[in-house]
Amino acid sequence: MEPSPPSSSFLKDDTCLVPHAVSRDSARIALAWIKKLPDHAWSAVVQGRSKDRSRIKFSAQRFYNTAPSWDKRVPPELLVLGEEAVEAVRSRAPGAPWDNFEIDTLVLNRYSKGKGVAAHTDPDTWVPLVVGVTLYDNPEGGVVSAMRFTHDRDALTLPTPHRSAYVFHSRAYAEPAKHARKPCSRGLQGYVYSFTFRSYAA
Ligand SMILES: O=C(O)CCC(=O)C(=O)O
Repeated sequence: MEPSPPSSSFLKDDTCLVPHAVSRDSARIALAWIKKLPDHAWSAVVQGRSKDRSRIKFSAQRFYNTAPSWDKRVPPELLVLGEEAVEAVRSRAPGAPWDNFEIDTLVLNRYSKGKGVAAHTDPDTWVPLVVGVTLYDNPEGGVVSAMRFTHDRDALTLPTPHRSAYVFHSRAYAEPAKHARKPCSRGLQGYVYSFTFRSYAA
């Protein structure tokens, strides 16, 4: 019988980072769209991370907590960003379940200096594939935030520069794998925004 591959290969196989995955124009349009949001759009979390005003979700499905003001559909201006990223990353992650992936959910996070998201696993009611675009208020500021992936004792850090897209899928998505946004550098000016595009499965 073939020995199973070491778990250290899982993360390398099932994650990927593509620099410049979205165009300057799409990035500019998405950032301008976000800037027009009223501040209460960020603060309307009913439970959970309500204090840091860091998250908005666009989905017809419940993804962890919810808020009455959150839209059930992904706004077209931001869907374009997701579709462009999918186009750029698809051939770089051939083993991902693309056939089942049609963006219907966007989780948008914003991080200020020192902020991130602790290691966790996402719900198994979504297709086990996430495409994440990272944009910066100040791309020239010399600060690059990063995602951290773990699987048992294996770990991988992917720096996510402005306009990059990351993918994690399959074994990098499901338990016992976890992902986290590393706390952003204290030198960060403005926000780092993460747009994670997803597809509901169940
Ligand atoms: O910052 C990111 O790209 C990841 C966000 C995340 O893990 C989440 O919202 O569940």
